[in-house]
Amino acid sequence: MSDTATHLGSGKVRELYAFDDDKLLLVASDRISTFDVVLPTEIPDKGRVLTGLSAFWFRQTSGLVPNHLLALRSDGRSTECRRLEMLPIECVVRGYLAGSGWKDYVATGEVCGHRLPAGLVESDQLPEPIFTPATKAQTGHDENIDRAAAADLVGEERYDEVERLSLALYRTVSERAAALGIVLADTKLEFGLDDDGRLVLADEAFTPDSSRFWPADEYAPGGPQPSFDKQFVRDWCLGTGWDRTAPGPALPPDVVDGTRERYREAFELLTGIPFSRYVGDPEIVL
Ligand code: PZK
Repeated sequence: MSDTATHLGSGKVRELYAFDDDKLLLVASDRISTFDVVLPTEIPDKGRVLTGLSAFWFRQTSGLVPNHLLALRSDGRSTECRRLEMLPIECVVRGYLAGSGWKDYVATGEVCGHRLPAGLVESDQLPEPIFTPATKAQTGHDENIDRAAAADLVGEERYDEVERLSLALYRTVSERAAALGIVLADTKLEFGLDDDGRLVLADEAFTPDSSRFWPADEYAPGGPQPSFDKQFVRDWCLGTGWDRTAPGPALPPDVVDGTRERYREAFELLTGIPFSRYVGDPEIVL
């Protein structure tokens, strides 16, 4: 079927194809980005790790909300998905204060209209998880928006529904991650509507590319936290004196191998499944 597929678009590290009118093929490459720049060196297995994790979480959360996953292909990096009408907002849930949430808090004391306690420090846990939607920027960075701006884009009722579902999904996955020694600091979810107007979870879910995973044993609020998966890469790239503009530096073999191992470790820790078994039979995560 992929020989008749039409290329619909490219993400930084993924490709999207259409086939069969109502089906899409989402393919995760082994490309890696850091500081928003795709590096010239690939991380073997990264695409399979992200695809397997996402499929695992779709299955684990299928009782909370239907999702777009139809089939996982034997290459372990391609998923067949239902074609949906995507909502024009990114559904972000934050349990901790990082990234643009931290920046907004420092500037205004609020994130997306949520007034937060005074005196929080970077990476602090929030009193409770908050829903912080963002616009989907075609180029550049997504912009955080408040409830009113998001409801203008999707409607009040739909807003309430995606807020409730996003929080329920975050709670479910963050509790499981916490029990495994991993902090799920925040996550970005995307929803679409099926032909009957029902909400469906789409895109990728609870992968290291769509979420911040922090090792719990190194968690120390008061500054940025090391990333579970990309810290080696970030540290090595900055150590070269790189100015964070494209093109990024090529990675040496030890950084590639260490990063590859971190991705495989994240897969095994979160799913409890040996990565080698996934490679032999991807459907094992379903
Ligand atoms: C959809 N993207 C993001 C862009 C990628 C991914 N089930 C769906 N139905 C319709 N559209 C999409 C999806 C999903 N998922 C996802 N854009 C549209 C995107 C570029 C490359 F891999």
